Amino acid sequence: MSAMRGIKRTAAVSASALALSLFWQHSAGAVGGIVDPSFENRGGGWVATSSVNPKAVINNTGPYRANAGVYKAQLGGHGSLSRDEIKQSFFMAPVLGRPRLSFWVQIPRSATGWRELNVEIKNSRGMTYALKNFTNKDWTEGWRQFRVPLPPDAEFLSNSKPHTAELIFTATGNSKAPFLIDDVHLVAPS
Ligand SMILES: [Ca+2]
Repeated sequence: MSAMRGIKRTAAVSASALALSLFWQHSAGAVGGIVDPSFENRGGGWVATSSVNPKAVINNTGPYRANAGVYKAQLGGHGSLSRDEIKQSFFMAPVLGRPRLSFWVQIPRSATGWRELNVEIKNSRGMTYALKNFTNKDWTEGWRQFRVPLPPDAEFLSNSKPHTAELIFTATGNSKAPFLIDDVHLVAPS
């Protein structure tokens, strides 16, 4: 009997591993269904808001180039006090372990003004967690990739039911240089 139970348990684990594997394959390595992760569909799936120009938040215009493709999100950099934001509610499958948010950021140098970028995730119960924060001091010449583990909220960990989560990037400040974001994915635990 104990051997039978062992087999059943193994079978159950295999079935869930298979479902997980199929989901990963379906979404090209991602564990979350983020729509338009590289903004190449002009931000379909994302909600962009700006106190200056919401239509310019997801763009393919210069002088800044995308990390992949031609479109990227460009938050802030208006040279006057502003607040720009992109957010997306997406479907999140149960995963084994603690998934990470992977995204690329470029922070062009700015000699004047201040700016701040906050990256947050909200669970289906409305609880918001800070994932990463950038300021003027974090400027770089090019694009950099970050992989941030999701918070140890039960919804984001193994055995949780499928659910929605919301990802939020918010930039505030008066700097003339923006924050650039591209290639936003939820990836498997390391
Ligand atoms: Ca892109």
